[in-house]
Amino acid sequence: MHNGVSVTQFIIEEQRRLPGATGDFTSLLNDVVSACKVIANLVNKGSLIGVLGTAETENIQGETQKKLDIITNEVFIKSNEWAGHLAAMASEEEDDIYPIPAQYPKGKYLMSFDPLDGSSNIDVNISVGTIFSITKCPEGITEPTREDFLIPGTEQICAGYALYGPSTMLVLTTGNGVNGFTLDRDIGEFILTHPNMTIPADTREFSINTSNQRFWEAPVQRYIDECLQGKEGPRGEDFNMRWVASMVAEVHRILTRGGIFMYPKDNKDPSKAGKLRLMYEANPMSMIVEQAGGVSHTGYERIMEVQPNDIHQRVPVILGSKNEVERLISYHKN
Ligand code: P6P
Repeated sequence: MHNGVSVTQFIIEEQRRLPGATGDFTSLLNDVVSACKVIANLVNKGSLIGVLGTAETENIQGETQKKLDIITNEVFIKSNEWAGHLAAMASEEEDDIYPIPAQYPKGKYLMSFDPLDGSSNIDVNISVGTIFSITKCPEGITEPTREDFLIPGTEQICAGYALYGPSTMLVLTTGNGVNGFTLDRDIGEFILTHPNMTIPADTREFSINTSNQRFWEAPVQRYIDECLQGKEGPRGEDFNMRWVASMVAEVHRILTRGGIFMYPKDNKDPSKAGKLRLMYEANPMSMIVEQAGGVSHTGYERIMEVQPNDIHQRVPVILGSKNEVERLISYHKN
C-alpha cells in the first residue's frame, strides 16, 4: 500500500528543505521523470510498435545499438534540452557531449545518462533501465566542454534510475537517503512506495558474470571461490548467485534485499579498466548505494572519488552490502 505521495510532491517537499532553492532543480527532475514515463511506455509496448531489434549501428563503445537505445536517447534529450535547466548532457549513446541548442536557454546543471541500460535484454523481455546523474555546471561556465563534465562522483547532487520491470519504478537520491516510487499507470504518476531504502550490511548472494572467471584478478578469484565452497569452505555458509545482465535490476535487488554486485577489471581486454562506465553507470549507482548504507568501490578506491579522465571512462565495480564489499576490498589489499 502507499500513502499516495507522488514523486512530484516528494521532490517539491525535498526542495523546501534546501535553503535558497529556486525550483529550477525540481523542474529539471520533473522533466527527467517525464522522459522515464515515455520510455516506460515504449519499452512496455515493444513489438506492438516495432521498436525491438537492432538498429544495425554501433555506438562509441563499439556496441551494436538496439533501436530502443537510439529512440530512448532521443526521448531523454528532447525531454530535457528545452527548459533551461541544463548547460549540456552526456549520454552513453552520444560520442561527444550534447550542448543545449542555441534556441534554448542554458541552465546551471549537467546531466550524464544511460538511456537504456541492459538493452541486450530488451529483445528477450528481461528488465532494463535508465540511469542518470546530475551535477552542477562549474561556476562561470556557460558553454561546457567535454572536460567540464569530468567531475568526481562525490559532487553529484542527484542520482537515480528507472527500472522497467514487472513494475516500473523510479529510485532517487538527492543526498538525503534513497526513495523508491512505483508507476501507477492508471493515473500516470510515480507514487512513493519504498521510502528510505537501505541495504542490509550482510548478504549471502553475489552477482558476477562467471563466464569471465578465467580473466579475473586474484582477489576476485579468491572471493568467488570461497563463496562457491559454501558451508564446507572458509565462509561456513552457502551462497546464492544472480546475474541479470542489467545493472539497474541488480542494483535494485541489492537495495531491496542486499547482495554484492561485481563487474571487476578482467584481463580479457587489458586495455579496458572494466566494462561499466563511470559517469553514467558507476557514479550514479554508487551515490544511490552509499546513500542506502552500502559501499561502492573499484577494489582499489571508492568509485565516487575516481577523478574522471573521459566521459566514457570505464571502471571496475564492486558494490552492495557493506560487510561483503569491505571483505573483498580487504582481499585487494592483501
Ligand atoms: P555482460 C549492460 O550492457 C551492462 O552495461 C550492465 O547493465 C550489466 O550489468 C552488464 O553490462 C552486463 O555485462 O558482459 O554480462 O553482458
